[in-house]
Amino acid sequence: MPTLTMRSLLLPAALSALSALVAASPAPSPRPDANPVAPREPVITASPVQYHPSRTLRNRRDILSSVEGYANSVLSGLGSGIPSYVASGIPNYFQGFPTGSDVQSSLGLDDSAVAALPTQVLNLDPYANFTSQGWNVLFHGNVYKQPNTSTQTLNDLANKLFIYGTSVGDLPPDQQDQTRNLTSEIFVVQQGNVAVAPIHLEPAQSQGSSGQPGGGGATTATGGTQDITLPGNTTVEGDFTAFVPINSNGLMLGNETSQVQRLNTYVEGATLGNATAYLVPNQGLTFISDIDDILRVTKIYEPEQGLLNSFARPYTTWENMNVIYANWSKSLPNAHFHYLTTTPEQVTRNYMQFIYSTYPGGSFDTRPLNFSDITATLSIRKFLLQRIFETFPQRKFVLVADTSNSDVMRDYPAMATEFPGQVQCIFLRNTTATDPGDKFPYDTSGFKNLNQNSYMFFLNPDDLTNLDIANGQCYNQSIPQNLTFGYQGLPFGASSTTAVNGSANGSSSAGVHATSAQVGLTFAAFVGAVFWGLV
Ligand SMILES: *[C@@H]1O[C@H](CO)[C@@H](O)[C@H](O)[C@H]1NC(C)=O
Ligand SMILES: *[C@@H]1O[C@H](CO)[C@@H](O)[C@H](O)[C@H]1NC(C)=O
Ligand SMILES: *[C@@H]1O[C@H](CO)[C@@H](O)[C@H](O)[C@H]1NC(C)=O
Ligand SMILES: *[C@@H]1O[C@H](CO)[C@@H](O)[C@H](O)[C@H]1NC(C)=O
Ligand SMILES: *[C@@H]1O[C@H](CO)[C@@H](O)[C@H](O)[C@H]1NC(C)=O
Ligand SMILES: *[C@@H]1O[C@H](CO)[C@@H](O)[C@H](O)[C@H]1NC(C)=O
Ligand SMILES: *[C@@H]1O[C@H](CO)[C@@H](O)[C@H](O)[C@H]1NC(C)=O
Ligand SMILES: *[C@@H]1O[C@H](CO)[C@@H](O)[C@H](O)[C@H]1NC(C)=O
Ligand SMILES: *[C@@H]1O[C@H](CO)[C@@H](O)[C@H](O)[C@H]1NC(C)=O
Ligand SMILES: *[C@@H]1O[C@H](CO)[C@@H](O)[C@H](O)[C@H]1NC(C)=O
Ligand SMILES: *[C@@H]1O[C@H](CO)[C@@H](O)[C@H](O)[C@H]1NC(C)=O
Ligand SMILES: CC(=O)N[C@H]1CO[C@H](CO)[C@@H](O)[C@@H]1O
Repeated sequence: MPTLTMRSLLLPAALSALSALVAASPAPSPRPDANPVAPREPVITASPVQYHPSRTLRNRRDILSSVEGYANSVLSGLGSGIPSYVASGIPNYFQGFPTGSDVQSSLGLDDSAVAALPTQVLNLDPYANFTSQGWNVLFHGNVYKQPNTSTQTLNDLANKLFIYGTSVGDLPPDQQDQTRNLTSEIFVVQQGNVAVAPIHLEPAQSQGSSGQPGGGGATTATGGTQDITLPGNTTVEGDFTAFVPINSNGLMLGNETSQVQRLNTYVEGATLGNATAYLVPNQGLTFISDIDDILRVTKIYEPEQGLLNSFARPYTTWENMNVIYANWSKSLPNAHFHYLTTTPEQVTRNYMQFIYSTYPGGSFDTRPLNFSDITATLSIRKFLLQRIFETFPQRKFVLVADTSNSDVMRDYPAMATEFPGQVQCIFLRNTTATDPGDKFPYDTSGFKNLNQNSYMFFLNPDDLTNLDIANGQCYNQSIPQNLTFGYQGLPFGASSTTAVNGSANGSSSAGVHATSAQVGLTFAAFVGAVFWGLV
């Protein structure tokens, strides 16, 4: 298995090619100590796509074209192979980010320089369920420090790591700015094994013209003011995740209201640590929505476009999808919105900023840092879906995404089987239909036993208008469905052996899955290797 070899090659060294890179840049910023006191150990999370700073980074242009070439050969050679980044729903350029000590040593910061930086907290907007002990809030996020990295260094890092076929200097000024912002979000020093500062809770203002629309909050919560201390310290990667019971202090009870109540959560001392907690009643409807290529234009299946759309260009709504969501949030005022993307935690702020200025307010899940090896990357969506379904056993869910992620294609219909009665609708944008640039196959076999009324493959947001979701009318009769219950969208119009009108038996279908998983792993190891210049 090449993965193991690759991993053992990658793990031993994690010193500082980036400090070499920084040192070689024309105008290095003044730094407190050009010779870091001691090189740090690499992060524990073993990953075939491990950040590997002791190697010279190649120009990303070459890297991406070799990745594309490999993807094409996998696709044409094997028919059913799926590149790992499509499988995981994470663009390949969003894999293998450096963490903690790698960043510290690459920027040449010693411990005292890091200690002097203010502590920041990424506080992902939480949801809460109601139990016999009261409201139970899932606090989750990351504690880190943001080095003061010079514009020149950020340009250098962005040029080497992210920009495809161009350099930062060639982008319009606002895109340069965004590229540097995103790069600086990735080059942060995560704080492992520290306590999270106390979190203050108070009622969020009722939604006004300036508030986040939707997702509850038509009225100001009736209570809930208090300070919370999270149990335990951050993980080695600086993450925290804990369900914490809070005092009701005048809040409505989750078994006696159908309204979502919103609380501001404010991490003491952290300028960026504000978020909204959504206290979600026991019963009702929750929309769980992916973001890339369904709420915003990403084009993860076209690496050059995907890269620019993620790092440089302003995030853009996909067609009029925001109008559809605005209608849902208005016409179903007690609905809860939850944004579940497998994009890595480091870039979450940009996603949240975009969502909260374009779509209804709601809670958020992204990929925690401990989910970075390949099997974990492929299982994160299921983990997050299971957690929210188990947290709200009496609620019903509407699942929204697009066909370009094979984890979605596998996990969404599986939820309908594993949590009977809880999946109200599955809406999947057929990405290939409107975007011929999407050449990646998708597997519709999971839908074989589902009722057509409960799901729809659609082409444009307007296809979702006038559906009676609350009563389970999720299929628009005017949108033809063409499911073969096997792989579709294969190159040259081929379909996989199981794709004969759902006639495949279980065992041959399992055979196809095994093949694609193997191809996915091999491919991912390859991506990791070329990314960091090993091949
Ligand atoms: C709601 O839950 C609380 C706490 O468990 C309980 O005291 C109350 O009776 C419940 N209300 C209803 C309507 O079941
Ligand atoms: C960051 O560094 C720049 C120069 O590189 C300096 O002008 C600025 O004051 C620094 N900011 C902080 C918060 O240290
Ligand atoms: C970059 O970050 C700064 C500071 O947070 C912010 O003021 C600016 O609007 C951001 N620019 C872009 C294009 O995101
Ligand atoms: C938790 O972190 C604090 C610093 O924030 C430290 O003083 C304490 O010893 C840590 N606790 C454990 C059990 O490591
Ligand atoms: C965060 O919330 C606190 C308390 O409501 C408020 O004082 C502060 O201005 C907020 N910070 C930001 C950046 O919104
Ligand atoms: C990551 O951490 C969470 C708790 O924060 C844990 O439940 C999960 O199993 C961990 N995942 C992996 C792949 O280690
Ligand atoms: C609330 O969420 C927790 C964590 O997922 C779960 O264990 C518990 O069963 C849920 N409680 C209720 C009453 O649904
Ligand atoms: C998706 O669209 C393509 C192109 O129009 C079409 O060939 C395919 O059958 C559609 N898939 C489904 C599941 O309807
Ligand atoms: C179905 O889709 C068409 C075309 O997008 C749209 O005009 C119509 O409103 C949708 N809804 C229903 C229930 O037909
Ligand atoms: C808005 O959403 C509601 C609830 O799903 C639905 O009944 C109504 O037809 C929708 N209106 C439009 C224009 O889509
Ligand atoms: C239906 O799907 C099959 C398999 O993906 C494809 O070959 C065929 O062109 C599709 N038909 C239409 C009308 O899109
Ligand atoms: C269930 C299903 O997808 N049936 C399709 C089988 O193939 C014929 C011809 O391609 C379609 O007309 C059916 O809709």
